[in-house]
Amino acid sequence: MTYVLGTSVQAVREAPLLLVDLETEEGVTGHAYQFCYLPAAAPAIVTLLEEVLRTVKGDQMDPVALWAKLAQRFILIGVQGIVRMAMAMFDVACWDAVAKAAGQPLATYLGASPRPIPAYNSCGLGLMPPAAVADEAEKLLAGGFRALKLRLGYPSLEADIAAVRAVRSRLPAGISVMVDFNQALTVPEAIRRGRALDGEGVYWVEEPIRHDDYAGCAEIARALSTPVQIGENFSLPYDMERALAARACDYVMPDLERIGGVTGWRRAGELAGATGIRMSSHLYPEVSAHLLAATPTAHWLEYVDWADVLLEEPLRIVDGNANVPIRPGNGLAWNDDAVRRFRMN
Ligand code: SMN
Ligand code: MG
Repeated sequence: MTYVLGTSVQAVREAPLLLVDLETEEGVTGHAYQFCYLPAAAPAIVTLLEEVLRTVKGDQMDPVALWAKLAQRFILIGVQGIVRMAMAMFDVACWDAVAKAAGQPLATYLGASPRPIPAYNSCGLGLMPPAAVADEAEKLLAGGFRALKLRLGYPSLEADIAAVRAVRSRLPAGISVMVDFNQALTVPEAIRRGRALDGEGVYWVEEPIRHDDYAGCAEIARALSTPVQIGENFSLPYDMERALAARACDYVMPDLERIGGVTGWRRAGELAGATGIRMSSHLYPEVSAHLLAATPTAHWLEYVDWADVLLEEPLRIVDGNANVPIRPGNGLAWNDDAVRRFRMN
């Protein structure tokens, strides 16, 4: 990674990515990649992908039907954790293959059109001394970004505010600053720190407390004037449905993998559309750009550059917007030399 992702829980310095090639009998290959969080997860996901393959080999390439078949296949172990990771990546590769076979960009295949998607730069900006955070924030505006995300959850409220002010004082006016606590706080502490942030012009407060305490999130959302953002930990659209019912947040940001691939995202997009809640993405900017183009309440794309070195054509950011590629499929294609160079085994 170009920039360390220093969250309140741990620093992420390397992104172990698992690349998936799904070969069809027609000769079309679908691509997807999985951010594995830990290198040790990669071989486990591969083992589950082999089970996916045994289950679907020879079937029609119908991603929604294949998701249903696999959900049934894995019903006893449960569609969660690395099982869901394998299913979601298979699903992303399926949608890539069918869009390619139709000769259309994924966004078009989903009934939308490729269009510029507002993106915030989510690289770096981990827990560091205020001046270092501000230096990095300045660098991250290259590429015309008009929004950044800062990690918070320093040992004290004062240190959180100092980081926000250091960044603010260094950036031109009109730049949006999101902040992410990565579940670091308790409900009362989140309300205390959130109220202090209410005066700092922060765009959203993300995951202030443990991700699955929707009642707690709702209490915080009611107490703060700054919007509360959650969603990267929604496991399948069911979680998002429960969060919306609990009025847990002002905005949602599902993760392509955890929400259940393209199939899960489409359902989440419908849920967001029905409630009018604005929906952003988490990681996977290349595929998420297509999906946001097809999401009625699309909000922000989370930009990270982690896969760039492995891609033939990395996602392009122009004037702070992601350019949804107009080539068929989701646009992922591996740079084989780079893949050889970065191989984990
Ligand atoms: C995040 C946490 C862990 C891995 C990747 C990203 C972060 C975010 O919460 O929202 O970017
Ligand atoms: Mg986050």
